[in-house]
Amino acid sequence: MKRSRSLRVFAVLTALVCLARTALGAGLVLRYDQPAASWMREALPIGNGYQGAMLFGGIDVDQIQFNEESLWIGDESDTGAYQAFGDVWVRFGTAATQPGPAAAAPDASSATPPGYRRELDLNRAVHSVGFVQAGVTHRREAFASYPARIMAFRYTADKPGALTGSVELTDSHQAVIRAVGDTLTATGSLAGYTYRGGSSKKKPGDSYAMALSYAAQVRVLNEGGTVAVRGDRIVFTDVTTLTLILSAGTDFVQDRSRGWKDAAKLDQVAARQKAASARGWDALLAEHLGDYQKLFGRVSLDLGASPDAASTTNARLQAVSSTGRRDPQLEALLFQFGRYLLIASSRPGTLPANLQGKWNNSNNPPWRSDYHTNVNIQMNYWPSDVTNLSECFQPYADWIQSIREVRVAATRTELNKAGWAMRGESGLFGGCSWEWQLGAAAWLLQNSYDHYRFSGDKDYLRTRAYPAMKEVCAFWIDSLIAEADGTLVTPVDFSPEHGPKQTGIAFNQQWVWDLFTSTIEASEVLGVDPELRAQLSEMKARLLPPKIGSWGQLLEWREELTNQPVTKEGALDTPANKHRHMSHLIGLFPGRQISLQKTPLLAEAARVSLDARGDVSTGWSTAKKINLWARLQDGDRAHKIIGKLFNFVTDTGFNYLDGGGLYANLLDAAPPFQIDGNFGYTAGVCEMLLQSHLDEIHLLPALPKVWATGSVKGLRARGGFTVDIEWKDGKVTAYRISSDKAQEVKVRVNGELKTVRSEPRA
Ligand code: FUC
Repeated sequence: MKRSRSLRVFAVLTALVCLARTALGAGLVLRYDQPAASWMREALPIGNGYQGAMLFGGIDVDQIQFNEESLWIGDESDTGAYQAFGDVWVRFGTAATQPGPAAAAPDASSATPPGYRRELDLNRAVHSVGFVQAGVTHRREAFASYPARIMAFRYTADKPGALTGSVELTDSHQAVIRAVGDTLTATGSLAGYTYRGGSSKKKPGDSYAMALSYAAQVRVLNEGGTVAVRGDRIVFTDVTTLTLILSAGTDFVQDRSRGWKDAAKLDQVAARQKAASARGWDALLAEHLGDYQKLFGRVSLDLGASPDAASTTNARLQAVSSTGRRDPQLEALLFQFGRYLLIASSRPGTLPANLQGKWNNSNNPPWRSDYHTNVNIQMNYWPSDVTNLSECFQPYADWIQSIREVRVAATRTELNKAGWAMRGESGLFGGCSWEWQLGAAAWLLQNSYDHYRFSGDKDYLRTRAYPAMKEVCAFWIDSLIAEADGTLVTPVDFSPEHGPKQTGIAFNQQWVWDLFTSTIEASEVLGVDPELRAQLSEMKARLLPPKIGSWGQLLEWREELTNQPVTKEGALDTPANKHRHMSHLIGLFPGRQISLQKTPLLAEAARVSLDARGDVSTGWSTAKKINLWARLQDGDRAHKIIGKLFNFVTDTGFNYLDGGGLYANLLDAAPPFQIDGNFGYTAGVCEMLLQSHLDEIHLLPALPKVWATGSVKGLRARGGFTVDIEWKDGKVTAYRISSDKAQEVKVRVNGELKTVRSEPRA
């Protein structure tokens, strides 16, 4: 009797937990009641790491704008730029007879049938559209499969034979397009294309030392009715279910010794399309869900319920932005959206996420849609380990490996120094452009070493991170300038995008400190290079340290700057200056030279500097501020900055000073769209809930009052730990720390530092 009652209680509890989970899961949907009218602000991204698409959810004309990550121009001496691939246009009914893509703008909202909905379900990484038109219920779904390396789109009608129309493939570079049977094929070359924006010095007629070739295929599969070729399109007639399989690629290989190219790669485009088409929608979807959910499902976050959780995402964002109303589920949704975007743009075997992830639609994209090294690519990888997506870091590590030789050669030729360094912009083949940014390579390796600190993977450290760290140490050993008193200063360089070039800027000094600290540690872990370790330790002790200025600020330049020309961000080195980079605070975050616990005076100076920079900036800078305030353990200020990030941006222009925010599709507006702000926000939420950079696990180090009650499961801490936390009224009520094997770990909880034993992972 007693047993059956407890069983019943258990069953009820289990049902409640399931309901709560479902409710949380149900919150993980971006939802709209109109088709997208703008690529940047409203279309929704799907991606499988290799390919990305922006989906508009059109009714009579559906635009699928797609890309493939290796569609780059550039070479070993020039960044070049990420390019736009093309679009698939699906037209229905009378729209199908309209000529050419120019006439095929996505439908305007005026024609939207009542009940239309467009959703991106983050739990499944599936985009769906539903509406009723002329008595027929339409359902459309799309997903990007990493295992099959294709994207799949399905259009269904509940009335047999209700779908008649055409499918067209268009290309952004003069590809040849052929329609044969049920397949559209584009083949082309990037020869002759050059980037002509921003810092590019290329003139019309200039070219790069290499040019990739590319191909894309769309297969049109029908259930019911017929498909046939008409000109360069495929028409479908009286179809009940239409399925498109899209495959795209180039001849790029990430291997300099093979000249970066292999023609056989192009054949794989068709092979992948054929293999996927043969398997069919259900099998592909099941495989996709298994693959995606294994990663995405590792972390859950509950910051509280929202009264208007069922409203459209744009309406919720509008409410938060215009009234300051809180929407905790939207905050959790944006957190998970960052994880979704990372899984969609960075998987083992792919390239790293660039400035727009993989979702660029222009051949002259803002800042080349490249790998910016003075904060942006590093920021893209802030959330990977801590949100339990360690695999997603791999493309970044692979890219760093792939460009080492090119960088060593360029650094020798252009600077006559050992080792390697980066300029501010870089691309697929290791070529860089714009100004030198000497500390940037050490920052790439800070991410790299941090990945080891999270995973504990010594093999990775030995074979990949450590050799690159040694090379960049060689650059600094060769480049540091010894002053008369023995102090070591970095050579003349830029504090990222700010002020005059000088020796000993804080950004470079702090990155050298970080690199030497990590390389010393790594050599100890690996038991190698005692002489190098001794040399780095001796040099580290002589580095010019961070300094505090006249108004209590941390100095960005070696001496406090006075009488400088006033810039658009305000007079340098005064509290009026609002420059977005805050490059002198990298020792606080993401570095570890400055902390409240170990260097309280420097931490206070960092606080003064950060406070003076204000709360309004570009999207990525706003996200960076969340992390910085979290490291200063000021949860309320960090949350105030989150409020600024929830600024609803409705125009598409460039804007440095008025502040960034979010577009209706929750992509970060720098503006324009730049994905680092999404990743930086996700990392910032983690930094508020859990910190582990000082060799202890600190639970809720920067919990804002408004997150009084909540829970998080599955975050990772350095040392190979997984951490679950529940809290109520601002205090930890339960926590669980697990690791592969049980081990002792220091944990700071509710103000008390304890040593506990982690649970062995099942
Ligand atoms: C950095 C920033 C700019 C822009 C660019 C892509 O250079 O200073 O604001 O985000 O990256």
